[in-house]
Amino acid sequence: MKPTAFALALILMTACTTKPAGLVERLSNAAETTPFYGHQDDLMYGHGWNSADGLDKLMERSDVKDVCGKYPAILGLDLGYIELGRSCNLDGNDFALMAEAARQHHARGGIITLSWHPDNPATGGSAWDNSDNSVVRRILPGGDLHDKFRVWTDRVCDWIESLKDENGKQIPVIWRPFHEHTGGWFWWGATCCTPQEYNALWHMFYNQVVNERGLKELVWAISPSSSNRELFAERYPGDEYVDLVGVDHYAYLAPGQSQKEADEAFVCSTREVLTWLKEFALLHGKPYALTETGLEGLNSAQWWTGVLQEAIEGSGICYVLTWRNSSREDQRNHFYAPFPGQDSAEDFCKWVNEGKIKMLD
Ligand code: BMA
Repeated sequence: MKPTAFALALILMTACTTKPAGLVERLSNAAETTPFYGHQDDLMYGHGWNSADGLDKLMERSDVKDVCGKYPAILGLDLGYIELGRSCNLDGNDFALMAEAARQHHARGGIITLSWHPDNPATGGSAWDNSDNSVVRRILPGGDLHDKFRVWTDRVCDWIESLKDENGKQIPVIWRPFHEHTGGWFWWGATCCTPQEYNALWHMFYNQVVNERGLKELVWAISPSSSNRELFAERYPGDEYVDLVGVDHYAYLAPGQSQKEADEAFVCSTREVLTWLKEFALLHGKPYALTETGLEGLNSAQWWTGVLQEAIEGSGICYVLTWRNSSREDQRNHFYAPFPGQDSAEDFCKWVNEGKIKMLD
């Protein structure tokens, strides 16, 4: 019998490295059956509530669970500001609570994915400070920011290393650093460094995390923004440094467009993006995912069964993750998953109940 690309990928991964084979296998199985659903910061806060306010310290609340009775299978968390030695991340999450959320989610059988929006080490600006195009070069060996970035990387590693299960075993995670790098908005993006510099940054970082710090329970995920497949092919660190490929692709309502037109455009563009991602993934023997997506404000009542499902149907992705539901009063429309009473809540339940997407059982 001819082995599938995923089975081959799995054999290769387990043969050459100490990759978390169990997690890779779960992802590959999902790709062949039903993709997992993920939600960023799901247990940390939601529309109008925050676990840091005290009542939710057990990390039991979730907008998604409040809507459909089930937790997302994948919990996304972001390590931005860990590099600065701060106690809270860039969205105000306490790092100790984040670690608790990750442990609880893992104990419930869930999967964790981590991203990182580090500040710009050259300017002191945010991850979105793309004003300096020497920053990646200066982080690389020999550069004046190299030592500083090594300290930042160690802080990342310390936090990841603290994720242990009740038996003291390291919790495996999907690790997605330096994301959306084919876009121009982050300091590691395409307008700030050459492909060689980007790939060298990844190699250097990988080497410190895996070989020096010994963190082996990581599924290394790379996820360009949707814009350009050619850019992605050249900004790809190589198969031995990557375990999963993804793409970050969002729905937008362009000025003058109706929601219906925007929905149709999203279905079309997502199919197109996932087609090239699949080709790339199969060529490189990697599982693939829609690593970030969503419609901000969910102003489309059938968005889950009518739009997102249409967009990903038959694509072979192993998971789809929608972005966060801000708890802040001044970000009332910044949400990408439903909460009770939200217009698309009923459709979300339908999506789940029809078995189109895999939640935590
Ligand atoms: C962005 C927005 C920001 C947030 C950042 C990192 O897409 O949600 O408000 O700070 O992600 O989580």
